Amino acid sequence: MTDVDLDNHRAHADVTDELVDDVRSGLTAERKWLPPKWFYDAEGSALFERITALPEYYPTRSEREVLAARAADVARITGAHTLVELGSGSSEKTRLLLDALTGHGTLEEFVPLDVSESALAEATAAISADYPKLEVRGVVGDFTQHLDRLPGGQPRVVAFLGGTIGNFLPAERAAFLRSVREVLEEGEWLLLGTDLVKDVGMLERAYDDSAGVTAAFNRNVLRVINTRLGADFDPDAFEHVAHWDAANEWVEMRLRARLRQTVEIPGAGLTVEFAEGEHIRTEVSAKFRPGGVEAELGAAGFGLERWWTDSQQRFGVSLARS
Ligand code: AVJ
Repeated sequence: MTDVDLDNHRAHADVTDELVDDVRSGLTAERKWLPPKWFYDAEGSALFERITALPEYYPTRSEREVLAARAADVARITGAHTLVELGSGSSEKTRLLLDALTGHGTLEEFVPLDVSESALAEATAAISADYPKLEVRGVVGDFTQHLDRLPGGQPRVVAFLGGTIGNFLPAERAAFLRSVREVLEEGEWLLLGTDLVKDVGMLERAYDDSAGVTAAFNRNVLRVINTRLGADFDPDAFEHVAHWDAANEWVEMRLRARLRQTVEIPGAGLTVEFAEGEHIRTEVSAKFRPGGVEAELGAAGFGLERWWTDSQQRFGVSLARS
């Protein structure tokens, strides 16, 4: 593997403190919840990669179709010098953008940012090897905290793909879009992927696949808490649930206690009781309508320059200007 130089904003001790805070607030709440970013240790990032290849999980393929068709437009319209990718993971689809932008002749830097050091190290090494003229500067960071430290010459395109923006609650989403707008200068760009509202069956199957990979991904958060905080969760004592919330227009992932149980979490100084059937909300994945995306971008100070979807209108990609 090529040697990689990552800029790490997530020291182990700080990350553990953050997990302690999240576990304390989430698991002592009246309705228990955990933030989805804790899925993504090395194991969880690998499970997510497997999800993207599942027959039921259409978003990755639909977004790839859009990027394949429109990457050249992104290059021509933006003339980007730097591509920043938030929540980059494996950066697999990003290669479509890198090909178009390097082909166009303007791109010099690629700045992938992810909470998962393992996923980022792999992606950074592979991309550096395949794009030898590109300056690749991986940042281990949390896109809700480390946006101010983004390097890169202007103009920049910030790509936030995969529909990850759907994992925020609506108020967090508005604050996040504002914070992206604030780090950009006028005339820089946001490329945003949003999964779209569609048939409920198709949505629920995408989050509850027949091979059980999404269930393993969901339970992985309990293993992360066991490892980091010395907890004694039995992941098999929790059932994976994917539920379409029609009022909020999001898929909600939950872990439902199969039986009454008590869990010790020494690293957080907590004992947590679960009633039979009680659940932890582990993720929301909001689905969007075209007009809604445009309105939210506008409220954050972006102008929608282009709106693209795949041929089956499952997934939308917005190119927005600061
Ligand atoms: C990578 C966050 C966009 O919400 O669809 C996949 C994560 N969760 N299956 C999504 C996920 C369950 C995914 N994102």
